[in-house]
Amino acid sequence: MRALWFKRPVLILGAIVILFYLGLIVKSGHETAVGTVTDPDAGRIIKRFSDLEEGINKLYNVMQDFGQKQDAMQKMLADGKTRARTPPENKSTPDEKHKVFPDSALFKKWGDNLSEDDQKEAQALFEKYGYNVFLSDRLPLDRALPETRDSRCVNSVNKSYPKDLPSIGVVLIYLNEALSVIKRALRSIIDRTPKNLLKEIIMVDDNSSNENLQGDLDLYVKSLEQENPTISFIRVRHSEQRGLSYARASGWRAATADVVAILDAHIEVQVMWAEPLLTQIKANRTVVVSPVFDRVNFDDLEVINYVASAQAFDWALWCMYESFMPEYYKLKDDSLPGKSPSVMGIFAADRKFLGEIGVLDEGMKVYGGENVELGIRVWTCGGSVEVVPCSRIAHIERSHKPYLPDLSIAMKRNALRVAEIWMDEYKHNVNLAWNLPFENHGIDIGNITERKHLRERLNCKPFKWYLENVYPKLDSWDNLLAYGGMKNLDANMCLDQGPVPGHTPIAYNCYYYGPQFTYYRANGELYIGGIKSHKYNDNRCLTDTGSKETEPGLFNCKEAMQKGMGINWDFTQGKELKNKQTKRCLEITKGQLLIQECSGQRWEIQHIIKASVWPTGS
Ligand SMILES: *[C@@H]1O[C@H](CO)[C@@H](O)[C@H](O)[C@H]1NC(C)=O
Ligand SMILES: *[C@@H]1O[C@H](CO)[C@@H](O)[C@H](O)[C@H]1NC(C)=O
Ligand SMILES: *[C@@H]1O[C@H](CO)[C@@H](O)[C@H](O)[C@H]1NC(C)=O
Ligand SMILES: *[C@@H]1O[C@H](CO)[C@@H](O)[C@H](O)[C@H]1NC(C)=O
Ligand SMILES: *[C@@H]1O[C@H](CO)[C@@H](O)[C@H](O)[C@H]1NC(C)=O
Ligand SMILES: *[C@@H]1O[C@H](CO)[C@@H](O)[C@H](O)[C@H]1NC(C)=O
Ligand SMILES: [Mn+2]
Repeated sequence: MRALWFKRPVLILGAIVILFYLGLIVKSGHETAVGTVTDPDAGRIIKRFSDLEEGINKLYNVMQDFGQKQDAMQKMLADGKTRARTPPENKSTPDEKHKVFPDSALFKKWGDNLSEDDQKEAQALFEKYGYNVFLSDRLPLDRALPETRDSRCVNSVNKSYPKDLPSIGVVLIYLNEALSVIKRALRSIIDRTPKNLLKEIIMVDDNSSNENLQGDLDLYVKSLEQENPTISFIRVRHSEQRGLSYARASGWRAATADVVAILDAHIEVQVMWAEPLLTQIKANRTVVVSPVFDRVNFDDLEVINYVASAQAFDWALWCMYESFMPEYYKLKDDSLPGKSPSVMGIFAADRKFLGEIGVLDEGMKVYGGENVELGIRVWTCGGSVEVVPCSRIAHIERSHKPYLPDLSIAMKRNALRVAEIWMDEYKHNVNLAWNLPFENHGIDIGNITERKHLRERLNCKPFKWYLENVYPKLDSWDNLLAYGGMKNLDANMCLDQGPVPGHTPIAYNCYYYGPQFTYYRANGELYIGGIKSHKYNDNRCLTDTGSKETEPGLFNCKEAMQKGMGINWDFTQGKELKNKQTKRCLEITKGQLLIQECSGQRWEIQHIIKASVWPTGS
């Protein structure tokens, strides 16, 4: 049993997985959006997410009213988790032995009939790009996409769009994207955007090294220019890699149309993608809109319908999907735009309005945080963000990102930058989410003078307003007293969440990673193994389960409370940890974590949040 625990820190560190180039991230580790369990490997998380989407779709179609939809969303998250943990089926077809890469994600369900040479070629391309370039190269550039829109979007009786819509400029950002994928994006935009609306296509190359993104792409763009004399094709090339924010902003600078749509290059737009977005912006120039991204599988490139959801984030500023606010579902019309706390990297906005509010924070590095920054800025500085279900863009979800081994470094730095500029007294929550010290995180976030001035000049509302009015689902964590590893000073061991799934915390040698992170709240709750960013996710509370039991428990707080278990603890730094209800203490005897009569064992928690609000003890 013990040997198992030894490897955990490494697994947790390895468990951060990115699903979208620009946005959707499912993070695992001490805080996860979809459950309480830590996932040790990337593949399972990706599988979990695809299960999860299928789950959403199935449930969504049968559910009618809002309440059920909310429950369904929760259930589907839980189900996705459970199913993701079941090992893949043992397919022992005769073809199996011809698989050159039996462990490659590319060949899990695709490529059974390929020759060995083709498999090798496909695998090499897959490793380089993170999606199936071999197949992309063989599919028509103008392939048809399945209809994924609500029938009310399609039927002009139910919805019609004004004739005099603003013009649109499309910005495509790319870095070492496959040529056929970019071509298909261009083809779809040209074929599926009304000619009278599409003013320009701006292609921003963030210093790709692929040779065919120069000569071959140039030739293709030339042919498009000849075919489409009314559209301007603008090329922007960076002589060094500048990261997402800068790349998007340089696309914006090159634009002249009324509205800019900033897209990834691994997309195909659906018919009538632009009209619903432009209609919203025409009605109110301060709204920033996002289409719904249908998923294109990285292996077979099939398009999977995505349910429209809000684009949200946690306190580490990883992006995630979430249900809309309850009012949305009361309207019972899935074709209506829904308010969203943030965007996920693909959005459209009035070009001038975006400029007035500061486009994007170009002090961001590489990747991460920029979407959340935009969301908070738009909302607090006078605009709003909406997801528009009638606008659909099919987007390839890569299996892996080819160009950067660990995005979490840039992500953390950018998140702290957003916190410092925008989050006022809540900025410390970002430190907490990244398990950094409460006050001085010691990470260089760059020069924020200009962005601070922007916030003042625009007279933006406080972050507290945003939390209360736009994103009340985010738990403000305002009654936390202490966090970090919790060490028993007498036994010299730490509190650890123990086997997962499971309900028994253990004593273990201190290593201070996810499974040993604890959070102590002013109401006496003590969480082990993580804290949830969202109010709809329950934390796991240390519990005294009953008078005879000597093993402590670790249960969802609400469940434990309903069962009358003791989940509130008295604790003062360097003193005993005593259950308020049973007056028994958490102690360690012979390496065993036990609930017993208090003998005065002392505990110490890593970070204290505010000495001034620290209780005087019992
Ligand atoms: C699964 O496959 C492995 C090797 O391919 C084989 O040894 C094993 O017996 C199979 N298991 C089942 C349940 O078929
Ligand atoms: C492989 O199978 C797919 C469908 O399963 C088919 O479309 C394709 O033509 C086949 N390729 C070869 C080389 O047989
Ligand atoms: C669309 O409009 C038609 C005609 O008014 C109506 O019969 C139909 O129920 C509407 N469809 C939806 C999904 O509202
Ligand atoms: C990428 O950067 C290198 C050196 O910084 C430069 O020589 C090269 O021209 C750049 N490539 C593009 C496509 O701009
Ligand atoms: C546009 O949206 C903003 C932000 O939601 C709102 O304050 C404003 O009143 C709206 N303007 C119009 C003309 O509807
Ligand atoms: C930060 O930027 C501001 C204005 O952009 C500049 O005046 C200031 O000198 C910069 N600070 C540092 C430390 O570079
Ligand atoms: Mn992407």
